[in-house]
Amino acid sequence: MAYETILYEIEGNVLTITLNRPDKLNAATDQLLGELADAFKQAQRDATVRAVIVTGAGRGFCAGQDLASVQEREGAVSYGDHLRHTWNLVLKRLSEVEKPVIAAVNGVAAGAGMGLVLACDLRYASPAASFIQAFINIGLIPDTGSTWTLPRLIGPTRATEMMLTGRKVSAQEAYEWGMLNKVVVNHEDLMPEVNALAAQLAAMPTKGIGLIKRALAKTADSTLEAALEVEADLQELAGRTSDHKEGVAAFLEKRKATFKGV
Ligand code: LHQ
Repeated sequence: MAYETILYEIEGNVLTITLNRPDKLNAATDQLLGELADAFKQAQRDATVRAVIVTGAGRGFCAGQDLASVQEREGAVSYGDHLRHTWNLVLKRLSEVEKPVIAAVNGVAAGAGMGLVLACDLRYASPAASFIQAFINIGLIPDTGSTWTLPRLIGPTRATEMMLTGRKVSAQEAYEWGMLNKVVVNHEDLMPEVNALAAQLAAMPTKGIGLIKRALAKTADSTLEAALEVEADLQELAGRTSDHKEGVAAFLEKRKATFKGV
């Protein structure tokens, strides 16, 4: 699939996906969402990809759904069907990437654009980034899994306030609330820091990272008893990887391990 509204760039073992409608703060059209869903599918399929960065071109990360494209449609629009066929597919494909996915939040992330940030495994932000649960400002409810992810990340008190007021939250506030892993000091530091982190993660046991993600997803709402069973099942798989054998051998031989991601 040739992409027109996103950039798909691989360097070493790191894939960078850049939302690329900078004039509209990377607001997402159907085309962009189709391309993004396809990009996450490719990211999972391509064994050379061992870490993924998601960022935005220009001064925004993503302003959510492109409201002009929704408005332009002829006849009644079923928002439920729209979500099922576009954003929900993106979120599903993203959740199926068993490799680290890092959001590099370069600017405003609003509405479903913020939902996309929340769905990533790690979240780094520029001091120029901001976060808006913009849905209620146009009479809608949070989607893209935000009702599930946001209270888990920042707690129900803050999540409910963001959702009901639609107020803009700064990167620093979001960091203090636990929504972000880091706010870099200067805007220009964002991509170098995220690239370094992605390269570090891409050299780690990729299968193990994928299994950690699977374990966290499976145990998010489980009992301790069920979590213990999930861990036993997945440790079985981790224990059979070449990277596990290499890690143990390197430890015993007192040398640095070379992980191949398998
Ligand atoms: C935009 C957008 C945008 C189009 C900026 N669309 N052009 C699910 C189900 C079905 C339908 C609806 O949606 C959803 C999920 C959702 O995501 S709902 C939430 C949708 N997003 C929003 O409501 C956010 C709307 N945008 C804003 O509130 C502001 O643009 C923010 C606060 C993000 C940024 O403000 P500023 O920094 O002042 O920038 P700006 O407003 O001047 O925007 C720059 C340009 O981007 C401008 O275009 P123009 O041609 O006039 O220069 C905006 O129209 C365009 N843009 N967001 N979502």
